[in-house]
Amino acid sequence: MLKKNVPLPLYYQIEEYLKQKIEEKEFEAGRMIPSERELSERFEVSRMTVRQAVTNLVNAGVLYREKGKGTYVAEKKIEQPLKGLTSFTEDMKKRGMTSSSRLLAFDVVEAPREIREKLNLEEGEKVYGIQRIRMADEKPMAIENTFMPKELLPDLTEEIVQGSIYNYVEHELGMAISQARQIIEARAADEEEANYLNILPDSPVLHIERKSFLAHNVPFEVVTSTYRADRYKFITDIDR
Ligand code: 16G
Repeated sequence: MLKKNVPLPLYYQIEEYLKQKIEEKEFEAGRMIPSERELSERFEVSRMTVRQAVTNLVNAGVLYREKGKGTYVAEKKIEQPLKGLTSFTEDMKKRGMTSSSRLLAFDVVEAPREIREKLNLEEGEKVYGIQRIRMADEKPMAIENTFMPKELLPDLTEEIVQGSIYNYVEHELGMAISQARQIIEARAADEEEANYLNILPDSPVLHIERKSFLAHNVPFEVVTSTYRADRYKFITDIDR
């Protein structure tokens, strides 16, 4: 029952009710929630009030609507700390999820000018151009385009990049990864990205560019990634 004599708006109380059901796993990801009519009857409020609550949760990414069908519980977003230079494989392992990659491209090419400048390479030097779809528990989370200097990692193979690149660099090659610079921007997914990520075209995605360094400021990768914004949020602690 909703409390009518408290300063909490009714729509807010319905939001809390739905969030609690989701938290308690009574409403699991992928499940349809009761219709607006059912909720308005259950709580004895107008459908407008219910719609407000549901819309707020849709906007917050907790629920999603499917046209002509109903409203469903969204998968919980992955909370990615913006601290610590970690790999996708490590991040998933820490969460108890399986990580895998679908390799879309593995090429050796002359570095395009922009990449050459970022990796401090001379004209004509070769780079690997690697494109992977990164999956968590078999579901696509991000598309990654990685450029790495061929000379630094002459023996890289398709098999290696289907696993963890960071693991290979650190544990097979014994090179320390020291730091990175990362830029995050919001975008709308184009058709190709949407297709790979299993989302609708124009859905929001987070575009991340990371340039990472080995010891002595030697850049070893430039990675542009497209993350599903419905599955990821980035968290940072800030001091003052
Ligand atoms: C992360 C990094 C990426 C790195 C990859 C290595 C971001 C935005 N990107 O996905 O730069 O190349 O991890 O992962 O965090 P791996 O060791 O599993 O191949």
